[in-house]
Amino acid sequence: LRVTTFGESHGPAIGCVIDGCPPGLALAPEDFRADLDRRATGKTRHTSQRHEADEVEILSGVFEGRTTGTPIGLLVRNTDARSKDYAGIAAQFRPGHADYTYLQKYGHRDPRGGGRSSARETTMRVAAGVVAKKWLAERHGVQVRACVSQVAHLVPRGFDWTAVEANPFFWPDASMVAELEAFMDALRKSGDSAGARVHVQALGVPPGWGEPVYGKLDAEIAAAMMSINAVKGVEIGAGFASVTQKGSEHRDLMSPAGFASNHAGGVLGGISSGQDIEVSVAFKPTSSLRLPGATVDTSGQPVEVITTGRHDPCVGLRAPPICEAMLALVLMDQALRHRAQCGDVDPVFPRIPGKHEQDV
Ligand code: EPS
Repeated sequence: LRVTTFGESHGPAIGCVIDGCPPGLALAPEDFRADLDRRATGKTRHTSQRHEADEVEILSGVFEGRTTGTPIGLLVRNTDARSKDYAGIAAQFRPGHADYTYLQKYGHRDPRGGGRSSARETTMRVAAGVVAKKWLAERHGVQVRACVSQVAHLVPRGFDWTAVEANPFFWPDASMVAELEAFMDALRKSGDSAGARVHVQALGVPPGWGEPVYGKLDAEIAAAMMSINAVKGVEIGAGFASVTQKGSEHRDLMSPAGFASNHAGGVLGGISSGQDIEVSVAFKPTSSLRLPGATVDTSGQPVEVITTGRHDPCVGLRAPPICEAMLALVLMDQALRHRAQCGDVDPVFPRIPGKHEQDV
């Protein structure tokens, strides 16, 4: 499976091509609505107030409501870009923003919004992820879900997946929603931004997906998450906590009744174990701030920059659907590759049940 996106935040449209999806999957424009709305700006006061329609047009790869096996082309037209917001900083670099490195690399500057480095690009990742989620659910019964598991210093005191979709923060502890609202209101008023952690998991992945050395499942997942704008860290299972665990604590004991824990995060030796895949992703605080900061302009002179316009005080709050999409795309790719190499063979060795988070 190959996916690429195209388009800039302030160009006429953004889009993606999904190549390698098997034929026969039912797919309609309405399928994209729910996930695109979950990711979109302008739904609450806690995100950017840009209001995009995010209507998906299916340009190719679908005939009479089913995928044909040829490349699927999806298009979303930009309807609410305001390029004049950027006139004041067209010749300035935002500290912590990719506009400096893009100019160093390509030697030209496109002052229209964040261009390719804008979170707008993630719209098409989510759209592509819808196809992967649908295929994984129908073909393999795999479900992918995510929540925000930290905002700045705030961590959930309780954990309930049913709370996640019932508040604007994808937050698993309903009792903390008022606290988060107060935190975000104060943050927005201050002109500053905050980082966040997203927890994403896949349920029902069979053992055997992935590769043992190059293209390890966990390496593919980490690369996919790291390719999302603003991501600065990825953990699989116990992640960096493994550093202080003893081997006797970290290993997931096995018995005929199943695994006793899931510190591996569902991946052993680059191959899925049949446990839930558990991934944690760190999003940096966004760099487009109303607070003045020292920088240079494109002629190298020192200046002070202030970014006005419609920005996210915490872009991680919109990231759960993006992380779900990237995990689903990696898993669909791995499932197809596994089938190509090993076929749909039954396991040669008895499978033991995974220790799933809902059992803990
Ligand atoms: C973004 C800046 C804002 C956000 C945008 C992400 O857009 P603009 O370029 O118009 O100032 O609204 O997010 C989206 C439009 C979106 O759909 O996610 C940025 O700097 O990353």
